[in-house]
Amino acid sequence: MQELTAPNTTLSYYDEIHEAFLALMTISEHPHMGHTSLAPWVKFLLTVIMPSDLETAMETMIKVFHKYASKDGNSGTLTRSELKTLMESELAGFLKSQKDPGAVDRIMKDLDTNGDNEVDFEEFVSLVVGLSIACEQCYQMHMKKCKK
Ligand SMILES: [Ca+2]
Ligand SMILES: [Ca+2]
Repeated sequence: MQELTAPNTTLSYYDEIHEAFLALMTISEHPHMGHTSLAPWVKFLLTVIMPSDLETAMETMIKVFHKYASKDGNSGTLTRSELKTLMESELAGFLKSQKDPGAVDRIMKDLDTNGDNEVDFEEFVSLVVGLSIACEQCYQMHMKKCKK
């Protein structure tokens, strides 16, 4: 059977999945168990153990949001200071490019569409989407330059 390499992940459920996988491998060594009947299970486990790039990106977005949102005990929303810390740590380049010293306040106001002075995950996602669109446009321009 093909050797499986564990991805470098900090997922909390990883150990559990890994154990289940090892158990499955032990069963598969049983003379009465054919590898074919296990194929769907192995496939399922592999999708859980090895998420796609996009799934990883989504998970990272969720993790980053909660990492900074939970600093005040309420992990559901980012306060102004939590948003500031998030941007200073995770979007330092972008923040530096903003000459306006009140950039965080301006961004906070833009993001807070329901006006509760906090940024929830849905509001946060619009920041990531907006920046991703801008980055993709830069990427396209860069690709056009490369082709010339
Ligand atoms: Ca919070
Ligand atoms: Ca809000």
